[in-house]
Amino acid sequence: MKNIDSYGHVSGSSVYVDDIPEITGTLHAVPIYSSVAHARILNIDITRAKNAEGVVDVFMAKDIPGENQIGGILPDEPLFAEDEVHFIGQPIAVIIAISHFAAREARNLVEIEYEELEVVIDPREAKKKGHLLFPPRTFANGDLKKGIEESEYLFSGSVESGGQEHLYIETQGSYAIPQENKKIKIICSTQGPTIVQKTAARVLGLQMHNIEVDVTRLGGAFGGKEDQATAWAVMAALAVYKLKKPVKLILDRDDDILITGKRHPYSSDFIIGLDKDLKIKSYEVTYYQNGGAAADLSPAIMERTLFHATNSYFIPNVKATAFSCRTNIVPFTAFRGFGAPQAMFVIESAIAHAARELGIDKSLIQERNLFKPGDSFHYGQVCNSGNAMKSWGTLQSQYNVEAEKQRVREFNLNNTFLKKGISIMPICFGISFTKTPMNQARALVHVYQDGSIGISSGAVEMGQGVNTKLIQVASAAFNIDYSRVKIESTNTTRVANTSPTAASTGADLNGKALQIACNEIVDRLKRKAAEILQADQEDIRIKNEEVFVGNKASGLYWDELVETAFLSRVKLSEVGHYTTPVIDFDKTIEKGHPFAYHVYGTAMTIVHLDCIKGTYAIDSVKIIHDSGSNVFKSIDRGQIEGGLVQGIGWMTLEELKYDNKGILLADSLSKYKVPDIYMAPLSIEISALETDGDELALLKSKAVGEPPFMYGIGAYFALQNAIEAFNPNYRPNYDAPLTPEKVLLGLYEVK
Ligand code: LUZ
Ligand code: MOS
Repeated sequence: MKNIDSYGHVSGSSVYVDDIPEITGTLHAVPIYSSVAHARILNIDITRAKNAEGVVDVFMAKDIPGENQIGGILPDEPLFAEDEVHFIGQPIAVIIAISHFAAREARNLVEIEYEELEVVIDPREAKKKGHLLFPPRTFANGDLKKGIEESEYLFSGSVESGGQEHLYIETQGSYAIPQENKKIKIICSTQGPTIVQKTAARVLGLQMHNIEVDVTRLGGAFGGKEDQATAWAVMAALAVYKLKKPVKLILDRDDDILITGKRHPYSSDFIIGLDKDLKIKSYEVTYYQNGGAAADLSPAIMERTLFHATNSYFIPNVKATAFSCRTNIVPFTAFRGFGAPQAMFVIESAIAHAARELGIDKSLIQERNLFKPGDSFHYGQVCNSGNAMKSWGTLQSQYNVEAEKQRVREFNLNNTFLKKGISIMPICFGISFTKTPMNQARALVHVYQDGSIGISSGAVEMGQGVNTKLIQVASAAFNIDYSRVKIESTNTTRVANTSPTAASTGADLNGKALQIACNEIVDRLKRKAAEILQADQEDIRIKNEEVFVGNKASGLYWDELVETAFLSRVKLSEVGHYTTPVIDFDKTIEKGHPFAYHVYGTAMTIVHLDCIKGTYAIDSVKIIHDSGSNVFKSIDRGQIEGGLVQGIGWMTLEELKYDNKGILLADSLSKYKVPDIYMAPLSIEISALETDGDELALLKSKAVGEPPFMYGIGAYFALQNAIEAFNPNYRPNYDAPLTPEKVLLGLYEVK
């Protein structure tokens, strides 16, 4: 099925928050934020701003009727700073005016006096000073000491990976509208409508039922709107509460880049031990997560880093420790992969380093240590699919990896200033929120008396195509045409207590809830059909909108059946509730079965490098992806291609630089380079690994949102491979992104 939004997106008729026609009298809000990274606030003078033309009011911490707190996991983040600021971009107030422009102009008239304090931006330095956001955690299995004893070779090193700006096309935004009896409706670009609802209620001192959150679609999110859409929504709601007028807050791009969280930078140390047969016997890793100034989602992200410490490899003795370090930068947040890419880059670097020291091809170590059925992850869950090896093997045979490697070698022999590089990147990603209670969802289905259908769920459409998948699921459950099914907006009054659409679980959780609701109604309709046709209910099928008794067409069609059911007062609405079975995790021992299943895959990346300029291009990426039954082919292909290119950007071009005063240097698109169409691989080939899929995946088609991001890590190692082909003195370090500048330095590095 084609993405239902494709026409709207291409023609420009799809509606985003800022496209909603404004109600007369709508006011505009712009946040006022700290211009220094760490300081005591001595004085805030809003008099001039308040008197400026077009300004209606300015709200600060003292104007909050409820709690000045928006922290989702830990209560450590005020909506508005009161006495101290902890990062550049930390909100201090919100200015409300008759136009966005007037609010923005008046912002320059707010005078804030600071007494500057010490700024820490480096996570290792923060750790040394004891600035942790929450206690560290260690995941371990086996016996590390024994593993080291059994290791013939031991290698150690450090790895850096940088942050990443989400750069969703639609910036953060909300439109809050007063409703009668002091209730508030918030139309919001968020992955987590319930988080917005709950936080707005908390800040305004209201019960949750007073706040309605509605989401039609997002112009991208990538994790950036999992919980960081909340602050802006709550500011708009606060202004509505105070002024009883509709209030819109849409962040300008420059503000959005500066004041919203991004992917966490990590700094890590590893010690890897291998025996003579290249079996990895021990792996000790320490992650210093740069958490920024408040916890935000860092505890969950750090947890996922620990879960994915060994990527697709079975390692019998592991000790992985993570520290979340508090620094004076914007709180870092969810971003596609959620801490797993950072972990995978470390293990891949450790293997690359070992291979280089041993003078062998990295793939030899990778291949020898892939998970086999029956191996268990270091956190206890058993890996039964064998798909790590299957995807690796399929890549080798389908794309003849050895021949490609030979071709690269020959190219490099025949070219002096142009070099190619090749890498193989396996991935393994656990599907489920690592916090077990979040793995639940609901869907609401109405069958209207004319046979058309309306469905609602907790899933948020953010470009990933979940709405299309849900329509496909409903039409399959009823066996009727897609055109009969309409998907409604995601709304907290229709579907309550939703988990954010995140962790690649949106389609699985909400789709399964939808199936449950649809099947209930199907059962009732079959009962009715059996009655009408005087047949056994067991023999009733609905096929292509017609009722069959056994294999015999009955002449009773869908619309007629629905109408008759309605007239006989059959219940034609249902709520489905789904919770993922089997999962659990015991944090006291850091062991359990946290994931419904894992998604695997293997990618081969070939790059070429201009050794005079240091510039490069990705020639091709060939992917064997563990899709399961692969029923959402074109949508999933879009996710795999998009994830791959985003991962390549993180590993190569996107350099999120801060100076030591905590100033973001890469604060615009002229300074922060994201992949464009020229940077995308010249060719991307994707093949689905033929597997049975998984019962816990929607229609056995596995979750696809995040896993492909990590194929992008292959670009880093392919580039290193190309640099080495040019410069025998190159000593690779593991410091992503590998920008053209760093490549050039590597090309001409001397001993
Ligand atoms: N969000 C979350 C996520 O709250 N928990 C998770 O485990 C997760 N994983 C990936 C992406 N977002
Ligand atoms: Mo996410 S990183 O699945 O919000």
